Amino acid sequence: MATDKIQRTLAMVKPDAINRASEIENIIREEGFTIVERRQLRLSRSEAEEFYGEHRGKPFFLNLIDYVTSGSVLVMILAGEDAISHWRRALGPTKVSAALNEAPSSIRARFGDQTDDSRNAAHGSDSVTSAQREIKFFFPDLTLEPVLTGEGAKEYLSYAVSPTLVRALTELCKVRPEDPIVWLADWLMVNNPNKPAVDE
Ligand code: FUP
Repeated sequence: MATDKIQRTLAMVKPDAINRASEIENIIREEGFTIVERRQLRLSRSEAEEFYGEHRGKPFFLNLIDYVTSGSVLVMILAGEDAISHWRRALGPTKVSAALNEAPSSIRARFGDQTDDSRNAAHGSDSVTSAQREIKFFFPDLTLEPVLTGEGAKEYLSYAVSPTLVRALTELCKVRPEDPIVWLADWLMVNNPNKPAVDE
């Protein structure tokens, strides 16, 4: 069933799972998300405190800040249908022990620290408002257009995508390249209508 709820969410691979980031990225792709942007960085204490501001004062706060500043993190903007709840489901419960019991194939069960409930390997925004705030936090200069759905998406495809694709596929049928996917990718790079014209 087609739904119209394409969302973006923020995913973070935390320091103790960073050496397994490529495995987590593979899961992300297998789950059908698009990785819109990615950035690896090390959070300062004040950045971590701001990011987790809602937990300030809670008993686990200092421990959490120590954890997320202990090494690099990988942050990604994921897009997809119901991306926020989909990514939370893929993560599993917050505590590693709960993840192991309730969702043993989840990311937190597989990549979290089995000896420390708090070291749960990865993060995901929990609402549309948090997703917007967290994406802005890590990608402040990124201008994201609103996600188009329904008629708006159809209209966009018909004026911005289809004309170029029709040209590309017509050409592809004439040329009949050995590897059509690679050929198409190269053709689109060369014939990208959004590429600024450069006089050389
Ligand atoms: P989640 O939304 O699943 O990331 O969970 P929270 O926002 O409630 O918590 C943020 C992080 O704080 C968790 F990833 C781990 C840590 N935490 C604890 O260490 N103990 C707790 O009881 C709750 C959270």
